[in-house]
Amino acid sequence: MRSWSEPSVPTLPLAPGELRLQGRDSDSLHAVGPQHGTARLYVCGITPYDATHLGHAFTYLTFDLVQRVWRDLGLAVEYTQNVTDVDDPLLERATATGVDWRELAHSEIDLFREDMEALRVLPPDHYLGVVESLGPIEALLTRLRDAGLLYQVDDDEYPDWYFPCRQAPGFGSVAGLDETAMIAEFAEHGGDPRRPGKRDPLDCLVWRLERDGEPSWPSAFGPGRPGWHIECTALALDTLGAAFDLQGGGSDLLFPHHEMCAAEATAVTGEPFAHFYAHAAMVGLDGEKMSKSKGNLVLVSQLRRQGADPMAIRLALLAHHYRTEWSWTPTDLVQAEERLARWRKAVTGSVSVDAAPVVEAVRRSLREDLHADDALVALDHWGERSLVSSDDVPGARAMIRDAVDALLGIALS
Ligand code: 5CA
Ligand code: ZN
Repeated sequence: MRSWSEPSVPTLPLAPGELRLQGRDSDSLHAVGPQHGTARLYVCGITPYDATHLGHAFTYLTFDLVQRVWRDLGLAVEYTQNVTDVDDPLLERATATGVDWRELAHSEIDLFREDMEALRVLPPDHYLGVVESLGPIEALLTRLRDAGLLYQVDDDEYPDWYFPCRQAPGFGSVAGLDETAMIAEFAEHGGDPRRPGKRDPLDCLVWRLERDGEPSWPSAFGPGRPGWHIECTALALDTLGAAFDLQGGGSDLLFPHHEMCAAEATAVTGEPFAHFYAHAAMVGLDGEKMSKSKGNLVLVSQLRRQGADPMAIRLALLAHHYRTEWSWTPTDLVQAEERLARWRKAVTGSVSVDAAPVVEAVRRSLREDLHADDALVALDHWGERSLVSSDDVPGARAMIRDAVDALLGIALS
């Protein structure tokens, strides 16, 4: 599938270091990514039926920052993102609105690309939909079946295929939830713990046999379509290989999605799926998680149509730390617009204070658990001091402009 065009990223003078992110299990930070060479990243993409809301944008900006930090450390990045272009919620929305599911997906994916481009989000190297990836998905299912790790549910009408997740080494270690929490999360996030005929409530659907009125494709498992988790497992393994550096998404994907992906992959490769998992906190509106199913959305395209500068939208999102839940209010955008105007004034003025310590502070903030919020404050201080400075440090304004562009993705000119 076509990705979107890449924004220019200035190269800054190299400053050694590493990216460290906070793990789920402790307060300590873990180095994420290789020391040399290519960092491999997979981020779970949209289900294209109502994109792109500010929650989506927050998640993709989080992993955009990760890539900018890696690049700034001198690493290359190989990045895969999927599109869940066939799944229950998409089909339900298509039926409810009388639109063909393919058309719905295409138009939402186009809008998503436009939004990502406007927000200057780095595009994936591999942007892959499910429909175009049935080959690798079937190949992975075949490997699982050959290893004795698939079964058909005991159901006369629809004996769909399931993956016995507990047979995977390390199952449960990604999310670290207890049994009750796993069942609850599974039920809430697309699972079917109570379906009769399963061997274990947590086993996950990997191939759903054809139903009347639903799209389906021929396969060695009968005509049907893939379950949700197997898509990301297959696409990540196929494009990045096992034990890649970072699996990302929003925190709603921790369980079951990322747990099941890890289980499916480890079961066939014997290796970890990803070395590290990071999750962006949920963005809410009026105290509730922003979600397509609840309909409480603010769309990036809506704000753009109303005349918001995409750089202000980007700054509004960057003002929040990726692990802290927050709710969008119109004030977020107003404050970001003011901040953007102040920064633009400071980089086009005729005076400025030294930029080197600020660039160092921005780098430090981002490298230590992606604190874009702190990076913005450091830049605010530079701007304030520059606006009242009486002399000009040569090159300082250009240095700030490049650093803000390279590290935060904000174009000031
Ligand atoms: N297609 C699947 C992933 S394989 C999916 O979850 N699609 S989605 O369209 O529902 O979400 C796309 C991405 O945005 C996911 O990474 C999800 O975790 C993230 N996301 C969804 N809602 C929010 C929200 N309110 N705040 C932050 N991130 C969100
Ligand atoms: Zn996914």
